[in-house]
Amino acid sequence: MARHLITSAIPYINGIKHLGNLIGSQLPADLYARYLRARGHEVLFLCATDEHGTPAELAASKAGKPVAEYCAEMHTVQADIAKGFRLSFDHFGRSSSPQNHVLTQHFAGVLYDRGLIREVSETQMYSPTDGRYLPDRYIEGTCPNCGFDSARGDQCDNCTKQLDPVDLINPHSTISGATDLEMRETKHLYLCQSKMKDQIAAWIDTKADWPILTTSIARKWLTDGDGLQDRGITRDLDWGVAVKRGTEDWPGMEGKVFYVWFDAPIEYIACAQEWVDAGNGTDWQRWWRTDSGAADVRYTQFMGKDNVPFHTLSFPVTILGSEEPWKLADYIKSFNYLNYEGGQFSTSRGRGVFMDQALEILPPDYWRWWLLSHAPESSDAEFTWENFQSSVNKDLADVLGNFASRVTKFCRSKFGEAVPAGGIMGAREDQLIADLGARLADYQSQMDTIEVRKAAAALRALWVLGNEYLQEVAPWTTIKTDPEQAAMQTRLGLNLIRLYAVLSSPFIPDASAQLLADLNADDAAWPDDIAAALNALPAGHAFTVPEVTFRKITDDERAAWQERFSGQR
Ligand code: B3M
Ligand code: ZN
Repeated sequence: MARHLITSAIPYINGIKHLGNLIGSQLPADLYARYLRARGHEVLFLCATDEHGTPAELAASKAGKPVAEYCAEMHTVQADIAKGFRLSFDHFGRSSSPQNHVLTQHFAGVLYDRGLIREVSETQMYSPTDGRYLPDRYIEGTCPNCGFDSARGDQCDNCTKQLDPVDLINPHSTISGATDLEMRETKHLYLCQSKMKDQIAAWIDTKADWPILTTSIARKWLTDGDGLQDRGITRDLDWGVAVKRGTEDWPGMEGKVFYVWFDAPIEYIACAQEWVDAGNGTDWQRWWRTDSGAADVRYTQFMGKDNVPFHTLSFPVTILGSEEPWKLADYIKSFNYLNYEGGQFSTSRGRGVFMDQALEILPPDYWRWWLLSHAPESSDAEFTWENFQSSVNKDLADVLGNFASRVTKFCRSKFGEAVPAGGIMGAREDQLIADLGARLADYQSQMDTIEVRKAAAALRALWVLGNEYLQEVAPWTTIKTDPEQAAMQTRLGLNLIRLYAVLSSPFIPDASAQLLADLNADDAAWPDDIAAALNALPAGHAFTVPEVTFRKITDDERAAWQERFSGQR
């Protein structure tokens, strides 16, 4: 048994996320957490809302609410939706928590003491029309790197380059649209990432087993141009973590807050403190402090590719630069983008399916299965309603659901609602057990290495083996000549349903739990011996025939949903 710390990138507080966001971090992180727990490991799975910065301020003012109130409300909304998708966080924290304020100020103080934060007097964009300095997202313009015309002040969404607002060509205020921006003198703090670039590069070089997507993005920012650049980590906003050195005021920094990307990853640590303070855990240090037992913890982070620079460069500068015994990521799993029907998901145009809408139309397992089995790992992936309909109908309804339904209904009609006795397994059953063993080994190895799509394919292959067996031995025919054999085949089929419920639980937790309940199975332990697992339900064990486990999506539904979510309204 090992200990696993798992974090998902923490979603911005502003608004409900779409399915592309879900498959980019939270859902695969949940898959991995559920799998490791099922294998008997100790897991701490953390996520939170990312509440600071301009996105929160802009959304709150649009909603006409004080930002603290807006964030508190949206946190509850996001937490409920996460529950709806069965995301099994041990704690769903808030980056605006007092714990994160204290910890962020602590890191700033320590980094300053180590010479890794410097004060810079700089000119900054001031908007006379808006009567304020304009930080990052309040400014948009053309990306100096790729020419994209709506690059934000902090990052270009097209080429992922991290930017400073002054880099933008033809900048304008996103509040008023004003272009009469002027430069004024003000003081800011910079994180001296350039001083750490060799140390960070050496750390990345030790990660040969990381996904290429992760290391290639990190290496690009380490080697492009002059290499890793220092980053401004303060902003002129009201909402955020006040700039302090530990508990002391920072002269000249009055009225400024830390940049959201400085405090957001620190929330991964603060979240564990929140988990303890909420009365759920007893000791956060053993997960996060290498001097308190966390050296034995394996820490895995999940995120979309646009978040990779912050997790491979900036946050490690904070951690390593502090020279304190904090845990660093052991593995960073990153994802490409999910597109929607030939374009992008668009929050502003209502294009694509958002998490709340998805749950209104179908149960979470349908979405979990499609998203995970089509995770954008090696390249961007695309959601189409046609593909969704056909995957759900084939994989879930025809393969898994149909197997469970055929076996249980056949048993009820010929033997009653209890596992039938009699018959002995022969060569065909030995073959099935060997095939299941080989597929299970493949499934586990894909899960261990977080190859999400391949794991889904391996699980589906396990389901298919049961169908092939059933089709071949055809107990509905056998029963006419050899009822004992038919009883054995049916008993095996019932036990296979239980085995599938156990193995499928990381992907489709509700259906798994329902099947186990219908089978009256108390034993949901991960199998280490297939033959033994296929004897878990003994002769005479009572069960109930499940209601339809997965229903098919009709062509009419598909067409209606396609229309509804097209963003044309
Ligand atoms: N909130 C960006 C995002 O939601 C950002 C992630 C922070 S992880 C520390 O994609
Ligand atoms: Zn760009």
